[in-house]
Amino acid sequence: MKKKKKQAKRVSAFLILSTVCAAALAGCSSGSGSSEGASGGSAAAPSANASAEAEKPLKLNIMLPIFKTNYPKDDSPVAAELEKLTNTDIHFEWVPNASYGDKFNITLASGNLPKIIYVPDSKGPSFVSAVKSGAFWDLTDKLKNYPNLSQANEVILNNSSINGKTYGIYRGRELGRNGVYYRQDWLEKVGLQQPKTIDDFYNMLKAFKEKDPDGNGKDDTYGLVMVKWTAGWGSGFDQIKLWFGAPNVWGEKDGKLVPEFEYDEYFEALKFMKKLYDEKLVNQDFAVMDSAKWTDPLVNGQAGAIIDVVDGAARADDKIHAALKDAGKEDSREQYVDVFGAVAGPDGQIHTLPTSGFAGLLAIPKSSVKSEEEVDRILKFLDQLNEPDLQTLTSFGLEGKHYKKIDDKTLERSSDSVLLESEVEGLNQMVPYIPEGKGLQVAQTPLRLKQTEVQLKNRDTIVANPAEPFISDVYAQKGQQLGNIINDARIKFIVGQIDEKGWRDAIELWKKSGGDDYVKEINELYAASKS
Ligand SMILES: [Ca+2]
Repeated sequence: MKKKKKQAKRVSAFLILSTVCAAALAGCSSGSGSSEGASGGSAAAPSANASAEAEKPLKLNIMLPIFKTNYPKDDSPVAAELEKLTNTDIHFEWVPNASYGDKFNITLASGNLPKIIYVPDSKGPSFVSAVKSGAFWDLTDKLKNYPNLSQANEVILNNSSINGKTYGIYRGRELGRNGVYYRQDWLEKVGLQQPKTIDDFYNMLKAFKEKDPDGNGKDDTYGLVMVKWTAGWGSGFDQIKLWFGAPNVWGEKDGKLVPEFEYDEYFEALKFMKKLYDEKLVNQDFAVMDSAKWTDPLVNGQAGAIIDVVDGAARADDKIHAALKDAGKEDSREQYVDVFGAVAGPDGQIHTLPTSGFAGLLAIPKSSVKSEEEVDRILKFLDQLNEPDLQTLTSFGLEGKHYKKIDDKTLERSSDSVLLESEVEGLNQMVPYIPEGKGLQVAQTPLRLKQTEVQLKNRDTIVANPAEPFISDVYAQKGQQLGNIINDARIKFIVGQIDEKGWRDAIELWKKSGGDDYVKEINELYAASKS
């Protein structure tokens, strides 16, 4: 009974769509049409047969992660609207996010794959070996045919590739997400302006320690909170080294890729860290501090700055307001925290650490999608999901039912979380956000608006890692060990357990322990990607 009803609904959706499509065929394949370029809808083009073909709903099954215990059913009104707008018939295979990695590997091994599968780790061994055995469509030369996908960001495309080739549509995330947030109330108290240079930044930290920014008459504050470093992730230091002009993991010298720590600028950044440590401007337990407690000193009024992600600013600000309220203290300011992207280095330029710019891929298996024509239909679908109306639909559902529109840019969500979970939340897991987020948004505070501004500005000054696409066998075997050598040495240098010679010795040890082979392999992959 239920099934019949659903089919009937599909038929009427099909009829409505046909009428609209008769008027403007290309428009049907690219949504609202706001970004239809010259290349748009080329594959949906003219001949009579092709248009008859294009009118049949595309049958799709999609495997995606879900973060809540509830999820949108295939026949939810939002899914139905999505099918209507995209001329599809979709079955969602929801997998709890915590077990997604396992389920992905099992599904890959089973050979029984959906038509679109979310790939959580684009460099993971199971996906890489499946790609090498030809299990997924190579999309490298196809994206140019679609109005939105053709605007994919070059840096993110490269980052999400396997040795330079695209085997899945990346799910875009903010590239310019990294930055610094700090206690604005403290900065005002010590009479300084937002830092513009590394020297300004140092002076801010020094004033946060020495000038009693909390005004209690005691020497009980410091500047910067840093947390435990792990191999390959130096927390705030990864941003600081770029401020000084060091490359992002790998730099290019005379056409060859060179590890970052071979650069003088990297060593200058290390010396800066040592200075912060020696002058007690950074927490002395940074090498072991748990990242779960990162913002505690900022919220508790012990420290004044954190180098992390830009959007941490509003979260820290929220916590400060909440802490004041809990303590029954006066909450006299709208905003306690402010934010910036990066400070200018010795060369007068700003260099910002990017994120990878994506969260997993949407890949198309060859075993379930047999023809180029079907790949094209699926890419058209993934392209259309980036249209503003579909971004809004997949994130927030239907106007009047799941949200109320406030103005051209903002909306207010329904407070019925059960309704949202069972009909909306999770659907945007399949949206690539290429070239970017364009739908309606929930109303923002001034600090959150500023975060968005800083992130956008950051995109202009990011320094990409040129070796990001490469899958290195040496790294797979020895990466952890190699990373530990450098990580241990830089911590020892900062806290004064080794001197510059000790640091240089560690680099030599890195080279002999497989580093030389790693550099050679990366350069072979780099040369091959250029040819
Ligand atoms: Ca004080």
